[in-house]
Amino acid sequence: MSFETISVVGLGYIGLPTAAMFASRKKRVIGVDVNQYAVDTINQGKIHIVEPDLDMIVSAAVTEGYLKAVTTPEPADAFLIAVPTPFLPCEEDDIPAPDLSYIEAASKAIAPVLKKGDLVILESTSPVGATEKMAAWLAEARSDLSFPQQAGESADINIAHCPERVLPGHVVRELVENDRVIGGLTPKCSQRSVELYKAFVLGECVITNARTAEMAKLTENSSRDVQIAFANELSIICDKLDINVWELISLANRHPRVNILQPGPGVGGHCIAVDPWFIVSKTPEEAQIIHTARKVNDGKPEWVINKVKLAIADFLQGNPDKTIKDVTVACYGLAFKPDIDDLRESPAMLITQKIAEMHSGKVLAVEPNISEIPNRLYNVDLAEFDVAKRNADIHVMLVDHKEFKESSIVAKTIIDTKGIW
Ligand code: SAJ
Repeated sequence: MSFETISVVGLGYIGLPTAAMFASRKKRVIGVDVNQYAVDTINQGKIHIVEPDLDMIVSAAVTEGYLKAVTTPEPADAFLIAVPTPFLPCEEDDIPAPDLSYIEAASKAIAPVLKKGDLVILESTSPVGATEKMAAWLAEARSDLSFPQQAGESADINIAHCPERVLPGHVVRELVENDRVIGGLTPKCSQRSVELYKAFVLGECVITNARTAEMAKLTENSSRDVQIAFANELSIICDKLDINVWELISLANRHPRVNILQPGPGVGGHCIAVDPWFIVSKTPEEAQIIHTARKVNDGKPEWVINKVKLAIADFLQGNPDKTIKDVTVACYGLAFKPDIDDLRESPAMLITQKIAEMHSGKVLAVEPNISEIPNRLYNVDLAEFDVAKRNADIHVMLVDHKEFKESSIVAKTIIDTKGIW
């Protein structure tokens, strides 16, 4: 059975570009989101998120009638669920647990419109076992239909997990070019999913089972987290031993089989700092390195803040005529990584906020990618680079935006977490 109508549930950073890609291949796409503002914006041919090139594709898809957004699911031949999977606040063991409530709500929302022959794909990054859970929620809601966990290959509904793996800022290109890992609950579920994605995916669609597909995505991001933790730990060790960590890493990376990543102020974003917890919470005894890496990366902002405290104390000792109120601290960069405007889960934001809370003098933030200081930084002034460079006593480099890499600062006190000055 071919896929004439495709429904994408969750029109965020992954769902909307995915919906737009299917629509650009002249499939009829129904996007579903609980956010009325997002739905209205998309139906006007506009987008509510920042992602290069996406606006053009959505605008064309809506104008040509291939994409529409709704708040209540409608019948379709395939459903892709791309809703958030955040984690719940820590319990006693301080290991955050995944929150599957959005997947559960999406499953219950599409269940009434499912029909024999439909395919349901979970795209959200999920802990191992989530696709089976989704299948159970769907089966519970629709006892008149059969599902793979009951009927295997002869089930009325096919179910698979196919994690998204695209890099924010490059979503449109990576959705088409990246290989996809496809894990069906049965081989037929996988085959049908490959058929669906082939509508726009040029990368290879590699088939596995659902649990392995879930773990593959978590493994990719945990691998990066562990590698960044190694770099961050090295930076702390080198600071103690008076060694330039960036020189050290570039020397070590001349070895043909060594490729150390870069240290920084910590790990931000919605993926790398979150996904490893899905492994740790499932297997806390076994996931030793993954857990430690999370702690090392989460501890880095505090280490930077302590460096700033020491620098302020040093500065006051060298300038006995000044009081702490006279000391201006400038933080360079607020985004979670270079050359984007995304401030969510950003260690640079956290560090700037904590500095502003503890420091009674002026705190400046330089962030070329935003025009307004976020509410959380109500006591911080958004400053131009040249103003901060001229007026601050302590300079804290937090994000290696291209504007910062192109210039330099000559000052006595620079805390450079990215090694660019
Ligand atoms: N970072 C470092 N040092 C480095 C590289 C990164 O400190 O050497 C920091 C960044 O500054 C940032 C964080 O790590 O704070 C994460 O940035 P990132 O560019 O590594 O990744 P994301 O979160 O933008 O996207 C990741 C990607 N995963 C991998 O590269 C394995 C992307 O492919 C995934 O689709 C995405 O997570 C996701 O949605 O899971």
